[in-house]
Amino acid sequence: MNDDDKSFFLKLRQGLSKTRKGFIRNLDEAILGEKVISEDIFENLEEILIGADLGPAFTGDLIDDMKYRAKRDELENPDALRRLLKDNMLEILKKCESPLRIPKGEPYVIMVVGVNGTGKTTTIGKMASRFRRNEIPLLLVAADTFRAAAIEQLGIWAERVDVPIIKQKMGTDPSAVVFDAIHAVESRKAVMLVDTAGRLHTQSNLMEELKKIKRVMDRELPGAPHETLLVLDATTGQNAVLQAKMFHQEIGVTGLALTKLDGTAKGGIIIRIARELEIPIRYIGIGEALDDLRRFKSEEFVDALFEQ
Ligand SMILES: Nc1nc2c(ncn2[C@@H]2O[C@H](COP(=O)(O)OP(=O)(O)OP(=O)(O)O)[C@@H](O)[C@H]2O)c(=O)[nH]1
Ligand SMILES: [Mg+2]
Repeated sequence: MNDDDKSFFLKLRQGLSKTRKGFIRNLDEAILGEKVISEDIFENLEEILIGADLGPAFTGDLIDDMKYRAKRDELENPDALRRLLKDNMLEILKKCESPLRIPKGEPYVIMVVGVNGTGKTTTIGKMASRFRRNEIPLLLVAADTFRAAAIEQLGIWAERVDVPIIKQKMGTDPSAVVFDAIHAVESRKAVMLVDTAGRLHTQSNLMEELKKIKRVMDRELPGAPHETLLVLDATTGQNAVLQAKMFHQEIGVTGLALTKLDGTAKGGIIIRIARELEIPIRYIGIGEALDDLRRFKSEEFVDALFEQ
């Protein structure tokens, strides 16, 4: 591990401490002192895992696997259950580990969506900073025209990271902003990070607007958006799963960013998201600062969660 990796790992571990306390500790207490694997242990485990937002699908599979192995004497003691849990989590998360691959020298449009307050604009700022460090040409696009503050907020990130931004007045049709951006000189070989609204007058308005933006993108630049990145707030637990299902059904989501994993007790939701959605998790967010966004790495995540 280099210094960056190490400091991120420590921060992630720290950020996940409430999740760890909420469920790994309960789990250890349920297992501790038990010499044999009994039906009671399974019942306790089931309750703990469901309570930690890991979801019924994952929990059911895991308990079945545990029972099967216990019957075949493959689990020598209750401690082996802990290892099995870790392995199962890793297996699920690994399937969702698939970083964005951005081609060089051609336009690449990333449309960032999500309900209000999940961290879309902040995630764009952090992604811009990452891409900038890797010398990827960039263009920020302020397609959240619903609030003036949203345009300003993205403008601040553009200044901070020192990248160009395409914006228009509040209330402009966001599709028109996107049209301009695609035809801007800067966009020719750039990654375009498109910020969208999280709230309109109604949810169906929002979905219709996002669909229209997508249509305009594809018409002006066939194949765009190349990535529809849904930003989910981990602190909202099961709501995040519902949001993901809805966005995916309505507009099609190709990647996820899970934010605010710092300090939440609901970090276990990542398992449910991975198990029930099977959409690549591109990034995780563990704070408000520029460096607090990281490519999702399943092993790092599970190690940070289990390490005391
Ligand atoms: N602790 C923590 N806070 C975060 C993280 N990501 C974003 N935030 C904070 O969450 C709040 C909302 O973030 P925004 O980026 O404005 O969210 P948004 O989705 O663009 O919101 P709308 O534009 O209103 O839809 C801000 O205070 C951010 O600093 C994170 O990973 N950890
Ligand atoms: Mg925003």
